[in-house]
Amino acid sequence: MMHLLLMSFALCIVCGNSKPTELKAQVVHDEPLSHLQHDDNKNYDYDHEAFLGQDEAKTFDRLPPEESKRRLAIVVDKMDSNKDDFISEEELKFWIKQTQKKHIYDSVEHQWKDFDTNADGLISWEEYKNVTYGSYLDDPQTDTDYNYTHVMLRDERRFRAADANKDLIADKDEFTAFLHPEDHERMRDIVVQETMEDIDKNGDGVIDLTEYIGDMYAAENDGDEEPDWVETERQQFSEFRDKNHDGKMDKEETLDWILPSDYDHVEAEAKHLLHESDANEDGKLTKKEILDKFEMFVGSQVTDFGEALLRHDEF
Ligand SMILES: *[C@@H]1O[C@H](CO)[C@@H](O)[C@H](O)[C@H]1NC(C)=O
Ligand SMILES: *[C@@H]1O[C@H](CO)[C@@H](O)[C@H](O)[C@H]1NC(C)=O
Ligand SMILES: [Ca+2]
Ligand SMILES: [Ca+2]
Repeated sequence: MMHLLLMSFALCIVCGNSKPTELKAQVVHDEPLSHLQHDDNKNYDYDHEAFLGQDEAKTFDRLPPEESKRRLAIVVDKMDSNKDDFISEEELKFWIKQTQKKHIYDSVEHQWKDFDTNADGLISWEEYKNVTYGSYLDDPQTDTDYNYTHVMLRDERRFRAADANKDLIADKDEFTAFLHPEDHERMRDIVVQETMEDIDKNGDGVIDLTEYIGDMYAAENDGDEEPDWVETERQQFSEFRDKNHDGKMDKEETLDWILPSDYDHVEAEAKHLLHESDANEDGKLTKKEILDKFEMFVGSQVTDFGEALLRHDEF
């Protein structure tokens, strides 16, 4: 997902309004800050998720604007860790980072009980395999489109990579690395390998231009006119992805594409939010500056449908 986000973000800068519309399912199971595309010309959903996390973003979406603003003001107080009544870029970054961590933590907690079938506080590969593939293993169907054996082997390979002490049993940290490999140094190789296997259709171990474009765009009908962003992506491939200009992306080049060492999503989002709301351009935000742009930070529901919800949560 990350390369998709990077791409659409880059496109927004380049073309102002074009957005990818015919993307196929992406391969890297990566949610840098949100699984949504970042296109502020369309909506602020990406910013909402980066700032609040997925669940909170949904809650705010159902609140009347005044209530959204009231809650945002509470968030601003929480963010202001040095209590100087300004929100700095650092405080924004810290907040977004925490939101991201909480999302990953919640996602692991949420799935934990399903897989730890003997409730011993650990998830063995056996447990994971039985829960995920049990019904298939009991009754293997040969005529499905989906090659379960293949997917299972791939899961096992990833599980083994995440399993730091090599006992084929995952504790919380190991299971987190399994579900969210992009945040873990020891998982980099496997992330690149999975990405390459998905995109490298002819199996020659590298990604050529056709495969690269094929991963993002497929004409629905023959003769469909290609959207402009596809050509932009071709140029991206030749100019930036294929660094040594041999016409294909090898492992190193792929790694730099999906997990670029010089691109920090958290920092980029913090700078973006700051830039868009810093009315007096002093490089820091007052509560008023943030509330004036509340629609970018958080969602709200323009009808009063959300009123019913107010009684039901912790704010
Ligand atoms: C997994 O399923 C197999 C076959 O049903 C069973 O023999 C085994 O005990 C199960 N293992 C665990 C850890 O649940
Ligand atoms: C399914 O995947 C396995 C492992 O990659 C492979 O050995 C097998 O040939 C595949 N089966 C089909 C029907 O493609
Ligand atoms: Ca267990
Ligand atoms: Ca290839």
